[in-house]
Amino acid sequence: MKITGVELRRVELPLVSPFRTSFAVEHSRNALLVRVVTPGAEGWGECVSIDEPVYSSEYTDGAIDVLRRFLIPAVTNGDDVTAVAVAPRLAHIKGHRMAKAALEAAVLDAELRSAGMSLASRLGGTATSVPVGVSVGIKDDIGALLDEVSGYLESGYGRIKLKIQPGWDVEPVAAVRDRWGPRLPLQVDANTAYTPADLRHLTRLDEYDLLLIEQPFDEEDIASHARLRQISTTPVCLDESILSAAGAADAITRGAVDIVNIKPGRVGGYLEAARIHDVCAAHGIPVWCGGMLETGIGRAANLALASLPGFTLPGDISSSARYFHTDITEPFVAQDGRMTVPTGPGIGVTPLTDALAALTTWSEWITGP
Ligand code: OSB
Ligand code: MG
Repeated sequence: MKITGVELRRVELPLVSPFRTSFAVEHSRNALLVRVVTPGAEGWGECVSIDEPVYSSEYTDGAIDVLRRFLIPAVTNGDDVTAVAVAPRLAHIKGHRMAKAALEAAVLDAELRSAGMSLASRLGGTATSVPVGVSVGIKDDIGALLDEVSGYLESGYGRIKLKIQPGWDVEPVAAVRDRWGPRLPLQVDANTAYTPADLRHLTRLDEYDLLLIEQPFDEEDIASHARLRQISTTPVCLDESILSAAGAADAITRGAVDIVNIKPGRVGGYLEAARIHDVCAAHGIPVWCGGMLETGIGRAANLALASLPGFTLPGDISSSARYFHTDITEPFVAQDGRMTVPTGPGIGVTPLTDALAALTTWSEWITGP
């Protein structure tokens, strides 16, 4: 397959309510879309970087720069490209996994649309629908938190994830348990907000029977996650620390992880994400699909990934309406805590022309030499 050109496009989707984590407050999602044009089909990918390098070292202006100057030229130099060849062609560029993932996703989508095959089948997916949950940001007070959680439970989500940080951890967890009881599937995500000095404090969460605690310590601090596993009964899940299948194998071997959150952007693409799934399955480690407030483009592809058999825990894949007033694709809707996996060719959805035009803030068309 030859690539005629690649379009980078920024879209701004205001969030229905601000999303606060231990690292930022987001008011709108400034998503970066990659559209790969080939003679046979077009393909779409979404770069999950955010505006500032506060979740990981990547940020969207940086992703645009590395795509334009280094990544896109490596796939539009006139040679034939296949999706499996994208990562090897980009391997001499260090890091920038989110930018690489978006480009690979767009090439993969174009390839699959040409072949008439769905991304779910390509990756080895088996489920036709997957369990989904909702990620709840940090609130100003417990009352506001309980109101928001109550709304999500009425919408039928089967699992609640609370964002935590020092000063907002045991209290919100206790309040949610108090209100909805011990059977509500509940987990927490610290986005690296704790230090090794907090190890003992974090064991206070054990009495609340959480599904997992996600990434309490720094991305590079594998040792503290291993230590927490020794002193706590709450399963330890890694998000930020896992950047590749080799890294996942290493964390498992070092006894640092019970469960892995797989985000295709964080690990350089859907093909590497599927390899992490395989490594975890081989070690009996359950996985689930993380989210980065994706538009319908990223969400469609995440659903395909989450249809693989090792994704046994609910994903951070919520209805379009949980995030945005208007999505750029037909809205995704969770029903009874599940979402349907798209079956059409490629990711199975395309942006709606009018919504895309209305939400676009910038675009650039890049062709080969
Ligand atoms: O750590 O899982 C995270 C959003 C942005 C950056 C990091 C994370 C998140 C979420 C949102 O938790 C999950 C979603 O997309 O619903
Ligand atoms: Mg996380």
